[in-house]
Amino acid sequence: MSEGRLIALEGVEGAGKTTQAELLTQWLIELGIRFTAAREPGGTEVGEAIREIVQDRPELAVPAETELLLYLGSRAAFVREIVRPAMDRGELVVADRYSMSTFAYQGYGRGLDLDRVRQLDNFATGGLRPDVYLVFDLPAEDGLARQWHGHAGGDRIEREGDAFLRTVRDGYLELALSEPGAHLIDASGDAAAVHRRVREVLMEALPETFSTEGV
Ligand code: Z5A
Repeated sequence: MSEGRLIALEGVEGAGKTTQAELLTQWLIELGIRFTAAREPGGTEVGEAIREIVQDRPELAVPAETELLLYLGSRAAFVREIVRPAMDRGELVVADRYSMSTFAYQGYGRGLDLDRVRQLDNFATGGLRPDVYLVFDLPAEDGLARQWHGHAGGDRIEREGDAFLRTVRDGYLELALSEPGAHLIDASGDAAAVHRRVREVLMEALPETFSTEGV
């Protein structure tokens, strides 16, 4: 059984985090593991309001520092209203993005000082780190192609273009090597194949939670 674990799904847009979060939660249901699933930015009332500003208002001029603080403002509520209470209930929390997104997008992507970003993030999370980061890796162009195939449009960050997203992907590749609990997962191939990789990683990373049954 799981006891208060946090699993965060990360990667460039279109890498398939949301699809994999859904497949993961289906597996958790099969295994009888109690869980809470939520996305960032958002998940809470104030987080969804922040999401609207930061994602859906690309016409607003938002300095990188403001963008950073908005994402962290959402995270502070996310941790206190959703993640901590669920972990205290002994549930496994599946987070679609967490701190590594801020390191990759605002640190590597926007070029903000990574140490400062980490300090501020630590304040927002109260020091809560994921037990496991699943970092889905896909060339930025392939992720964008999946996105545009899936839906039209483009938020503030998608509009930054390929060079920005390549920098973010390179950031993720470095972070996957250095962040505690991080596992790089090849996100190419169909969703079922990627999910099989997720199962393998989780059974190895959290053997007390994920038995070999159900594989
Ligand atoms: N952001 C930030 O800058 N700083 C922060 O601290 C945080 C976030 C927390 C949040 O977007 C944005 O906020 C994000 C980073 C920034 N930047 N942007 N843009 P989000 O997380 O809400 O959404 P997203 O990451 O941009 O996109 P997404 O829709 O969530 O992508 P995804 O979850 O990785 O992929 P998906 O929705 O599962 O799949 C996308 C499409 O591909 C869809 O049509 C699927 O059917 C298809 N798909 C999925 N898997 C496959 C496979 N294996 N093969 C083929 N097609 C597939």
